[in-house]
Amino acid sequence: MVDSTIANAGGISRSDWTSDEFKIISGANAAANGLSAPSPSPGDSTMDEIVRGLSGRQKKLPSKLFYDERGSQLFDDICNLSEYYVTRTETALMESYADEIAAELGAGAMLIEYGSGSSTKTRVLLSHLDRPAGYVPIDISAEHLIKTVRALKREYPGLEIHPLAADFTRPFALPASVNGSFSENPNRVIYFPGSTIGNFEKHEATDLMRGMASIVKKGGRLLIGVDLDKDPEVLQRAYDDSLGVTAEFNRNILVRLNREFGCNFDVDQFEHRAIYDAQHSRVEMHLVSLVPQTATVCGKTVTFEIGETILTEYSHKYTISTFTEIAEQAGFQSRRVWMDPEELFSIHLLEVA
Ligand code: AVJ
Repeated sequence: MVDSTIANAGGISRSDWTSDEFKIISGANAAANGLSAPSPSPGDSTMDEIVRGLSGRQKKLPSKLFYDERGSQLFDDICNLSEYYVTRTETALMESYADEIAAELGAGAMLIEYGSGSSTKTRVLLSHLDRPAGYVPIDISAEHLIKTVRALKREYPGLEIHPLAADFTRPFALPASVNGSFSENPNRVIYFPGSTIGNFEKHEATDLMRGMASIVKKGGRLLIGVDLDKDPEVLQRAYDDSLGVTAEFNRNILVRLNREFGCNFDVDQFEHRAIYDAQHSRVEMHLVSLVPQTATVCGKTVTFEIGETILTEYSHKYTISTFTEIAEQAGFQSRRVWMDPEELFSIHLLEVA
């Protein structure tokens, strides 16, 4: 297909297209692949999400908007900050237990990754898996996906890679080339590292995992990274670093809205704030309006009082048992859990019951 765009994908819409070396497939044509078709219902585009989010009492924006090309780069920079323990700890866990994890996943496994980014942790997995049958990296930033896949192709010349540029919070179709072989594979695995699950409210996280269960089906598995609840001061530092990289990452969402969605936010008049909400075990990131001001958003005027905030991200922190609980509600059973000695982070292997 040359002319199909992702239904409902708003700012990330693009046609299926090829580069010299490989094909990036968009999330369109779900029906053609026999998966749940995205119904392009009005009032459900990313544009509508933005307008709706900024119309409520607590203004908010979806966290997925962080990940344009610049945002994906800034996120990689965050991952290298000493204060951001998340990525470092998860990568070390993957390295420590790579043999065990690979043995659990089995020979000839087929891997679908949600939010593959730079695929750093995946490389650890790919290097230890016994002849993996294929890898389907899914990412919302096509630009970032292309760069990553180009590097992976060089590093793993024998690996079949089927990249998919899609928003995994919406119905998407697997590339037709893998759909059949995935459902026939006995070692079907979704890999969802990074504690991205923490960006969703509990009910959304459960729904998302229920969707994953329906993709891998009975006996299929989910390998998922989940950040653990901890000292609020450690969390505070991780989400409000001294170099201001997280602040820039947060404000970049407004830069992007101005560029891609015809908004006119005065970016310098918004300040980054991260707060830990102990009651909900989550970090919240906000953009605080420094002055009374207005912004035009998709032709509508949005008013900000001084000190009013836009909520841009939740990052929920779990315990092993609070996470296992939502996994079970989504139809999974816990098979294994790996944790670092300081109990900062956990990796769960779940199986559809
Ligand atoms: C790894 C994408 C889940 O919640 O920690 C990092 C994103 N936000 N710093 C997280 C993020 C602020 C992040 N995810």
